Amino acid sequence: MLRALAILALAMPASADTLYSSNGPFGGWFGLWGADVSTSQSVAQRFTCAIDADLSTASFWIMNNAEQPGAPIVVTIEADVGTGSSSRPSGTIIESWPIAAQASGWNPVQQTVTSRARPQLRAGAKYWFVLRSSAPAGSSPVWNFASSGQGYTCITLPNGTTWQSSGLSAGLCMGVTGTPSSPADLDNDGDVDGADLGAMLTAWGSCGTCVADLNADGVVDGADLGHMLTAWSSGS
Ligand SMILES: [Ca+2]
Ligand SMILES: [Ca+2]
Repeated sequence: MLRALAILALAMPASADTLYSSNGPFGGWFGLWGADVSTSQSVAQRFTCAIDADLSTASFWIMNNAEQPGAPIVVTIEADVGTGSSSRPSGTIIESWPIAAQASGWNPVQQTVTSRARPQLRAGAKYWFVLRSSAPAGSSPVWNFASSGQGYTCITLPNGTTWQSSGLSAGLCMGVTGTPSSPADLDNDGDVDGADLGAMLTAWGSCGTCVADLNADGVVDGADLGHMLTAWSSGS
């Protein structure tokens, strides 16, 4: 038994930090209310990442217009494009997860997806989690609104291209966790070393948008090298 427990402990993921967290669906005056996720409407919630981190998990409170669980949902994380009220999911999928609604009727269930790709998320950058479903509106999953607090939400029509702000002063129930990482770890292997320096030198100069542009000013130069050297760590 002890051996089994030890193996179990080793298999546990490293502790993760909270990158974003809303309230749950219970207790507020909103009550159990949410946005349908169906063939007629996809739903997205934006969050601003708290720290530089590799994505670990994301969780959502979901209920169900159908009494039976099983409606398909595709969860994606996407970068943000646009500014102000035109802010919306980019459509470029960073990672995706197919899941099935576990709720029976309007009894919300918190469902969690675990990242395999472990994408690097940047402190202060905006990202979207998007839920899409092929279920018809009358028997679709419903993404719960949080009991209090505000978020920036978008809904879209079936063509999937016309994102628009929901205009609702409520955030959707969502939690995001990750493990702290350095943006200077360009190859995302857990350290900042010569391999990362090589990648930076390869990208040296004007680059538009690239991971080696650590201060996001459109050029890879001495300022980015300075950030890398500050983050330097020995390989392991
Ligand atoms: Ca590295
Ligand atoms: Ca730069």
